Amino acid sequence: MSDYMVEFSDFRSDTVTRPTENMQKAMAEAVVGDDVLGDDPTVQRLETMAAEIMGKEAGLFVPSGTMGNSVAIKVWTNELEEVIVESRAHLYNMELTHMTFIARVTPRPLSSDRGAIDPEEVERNIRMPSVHTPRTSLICVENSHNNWSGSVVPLENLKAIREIANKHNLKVHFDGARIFNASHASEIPVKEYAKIGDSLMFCLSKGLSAPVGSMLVGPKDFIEYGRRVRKALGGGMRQVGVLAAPGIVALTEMIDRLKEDNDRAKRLASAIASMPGIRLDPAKIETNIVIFGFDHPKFSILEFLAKLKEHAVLALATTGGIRFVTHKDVGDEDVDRAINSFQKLLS
Ligand code: TLP
Repeated sequence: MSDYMVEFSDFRSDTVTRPTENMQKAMAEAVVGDDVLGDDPTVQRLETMAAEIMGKEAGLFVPSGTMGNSVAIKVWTNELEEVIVESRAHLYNMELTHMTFIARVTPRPLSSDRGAIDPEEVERNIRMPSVHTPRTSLICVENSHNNWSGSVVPLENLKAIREIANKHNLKVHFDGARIFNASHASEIPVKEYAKIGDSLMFCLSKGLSAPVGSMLVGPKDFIEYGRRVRKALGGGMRQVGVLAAPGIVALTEMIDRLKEDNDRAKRLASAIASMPGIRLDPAKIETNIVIFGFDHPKFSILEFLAKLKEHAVLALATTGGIRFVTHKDVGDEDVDRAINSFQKLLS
């Protein structure tokens, strides 16, 4: 371990998780082949496994969640079309406009209650056929919802949106980057959530701790075309079983422990919520992301983050405040260190 790893309590993201020993062993021992030519048995195992876990026909290993979302949107849409998204959605705000850059479609962002868009609002925003307007072809949903502080979007809301999609013959893509965190919090199996989407993307490289990669799952023909889009985006990888192998470990060994991350986030939120300058309702923290407003007479957000860093605590500024994310590599002692630093700095 480097000094960097030992010193800091790193709450910037669950993307910072390092591979477990079993993952490293799996990487070293992976049986590989040229995956672009369809020869990598480890990738194939991972893709089958991901599809089975989500109850879908097929899976595709992609280098990142961003690529998973951009492939899905490209496959489900055509030019001159529009996509309904929640206004704080990751794929609309934090993936560099791939909707317009790659799929060449326009987003139609709708406001929501902590990630849950009113289904009637969705229906009202589906375009009437007209020569003047783009055709609505896709609805995107996200759960847990990153920019709503890891909120769990209620299944009933998602089901209502699915029904509207069916009624209007639209596809639904599900950004499930942290779907397992949501599933633990709600005690709803991931397969139930996955039924909402024609396709679903989830990440191996966040709380599940694999070093790289995400999975896109959906119908067989969607994945076949998606494989071509992935290649066009430069995401065809060769002996990539070395990266799929830790993904398999992630899916077999790392799902259950995400509960701990959700619990630690709640503990952190409860401890800091009433401190001076912090705007946070701890009852709203459901999974592993804590976003709070910060308005303190002594520090700006960036000054406070710099001070925290002096206390060996790392976090990120985000729209609307400061974000802490719990994960495998921050334990109870890191949460204690963060709480103590807040106490020292803010009181
Ligand atoms: N989120 C990252 C950063 O982009 C902010 C993070 O640290 O939380 N969907 C959701 C809901 C995500 O939170 C992310 C990553 C992605 C998609 C994209 O995944 P990657 O980073 O693998 O492209």
